[in-house]
Amino acid sequence: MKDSANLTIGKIFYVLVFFQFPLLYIFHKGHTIPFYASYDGNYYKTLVKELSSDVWEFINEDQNKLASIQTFVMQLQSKNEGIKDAEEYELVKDTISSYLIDTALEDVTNNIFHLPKPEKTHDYPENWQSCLETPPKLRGQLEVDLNQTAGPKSFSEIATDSPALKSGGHWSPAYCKAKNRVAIVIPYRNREIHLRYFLMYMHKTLQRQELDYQIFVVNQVDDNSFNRAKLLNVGFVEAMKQYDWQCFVFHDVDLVLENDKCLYRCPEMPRHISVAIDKFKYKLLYAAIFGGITSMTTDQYIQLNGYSNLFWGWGGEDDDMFNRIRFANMKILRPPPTTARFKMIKHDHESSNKPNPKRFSLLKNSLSRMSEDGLNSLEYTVKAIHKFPTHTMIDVDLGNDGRPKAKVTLQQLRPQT
Ligand code: NGS
Repeated sequence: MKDSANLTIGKIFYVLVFFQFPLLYIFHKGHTIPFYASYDGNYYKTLVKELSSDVWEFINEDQNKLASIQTFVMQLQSKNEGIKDAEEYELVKDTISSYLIDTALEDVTNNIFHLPKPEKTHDYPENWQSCLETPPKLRGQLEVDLNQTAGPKSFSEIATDSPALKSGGHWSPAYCKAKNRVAIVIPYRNREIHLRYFLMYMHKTLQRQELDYQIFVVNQVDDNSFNRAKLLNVGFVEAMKQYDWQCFVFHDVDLVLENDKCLYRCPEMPRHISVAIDKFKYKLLYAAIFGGITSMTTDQYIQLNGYSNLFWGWGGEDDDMFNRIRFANMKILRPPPTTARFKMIKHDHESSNKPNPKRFSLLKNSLSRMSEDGLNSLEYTVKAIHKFPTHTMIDVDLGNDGRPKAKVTLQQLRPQT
């Protein structure tokens, strides 16, 4: 990915427009959009007007930002009589876009979310050596069968298979200092079979990877539309209350890793992990996809103000996070498709998770929302925290967005201990 320091207004619009239509994005990938194709010489004022009218739209909900951008553009206009060439045009675009992005990021920094203090911190013995760079027990490609006639193992069988699990599904190697402390957060509602398949395979894999890890299942117990991104924010905050996690893996419950060489270690930059999924013939769906499984360090997540809380129903929340990452000058990494291979559990679309009709309009103002929609505006009620042997389940009421409630009645999962 290109360094987003080079982001131009053109690229922002590209992201905004093509994100809403991933297929178009795919078709256009690799082509340069002739943004100034109609360039014909002394054109500066019209172009600034064009750019700025889009900029107004971009920030139309914030009068202060609007006023400062207006002043900024007027200053630019007064300095230039006309645009000389395509290079100067690019320069103007760059200047306006960096100004816009800097203003938004400054807002994020000024309004930063403060972490809760963990109840407990890691306490590896002083004399322990770090675990090896390449964990010796890795097997590579694994046999993963998500269609077993007898179904997945029970929670208690899974716990018996991993006797060293500590309460709440926490595990760390007993013989070396884990390289990373990783919280796995699963957004969840009413998917017990998926969860059991997930735990049955993933505990063993994460243990062979020698991580200090714990599995947090964030269970939406209210009957509003599913809000995946808000559940991830809740998982982040609640997990940080418990332990000094260095990074997070945000993981859909229906995906199981097929190759344990894809290590869930902390990434240097935000990482999109679910690169190759059987359902999509092991091909990336589109170049900018950031759904399924992602990973970020604690600091990066705070810097991005977490996910948006406003995406109720299916779709778009991951694209919004992609936009945040680009705006914050971070790169997105991906592990190689040879190891980042996943099986997806077959299921129907959940009736309480219908596509969100508002997702496209929300994606138009990812940047202007970033500083005030996320960790620092997160409101929820924890109904219960269950520390089961195989996982921690956080029952949460996310409140509601004022829309009619979903029609289904939910049966809450209550695994036996
Ligand atoms: C895009 C969605 C993403 C979603 C991706 C893959 O269209 O949220 O499809 O979905 N974006 C919008 O709707 C704006 S999948 O086929 O894996 O269910 O992650």
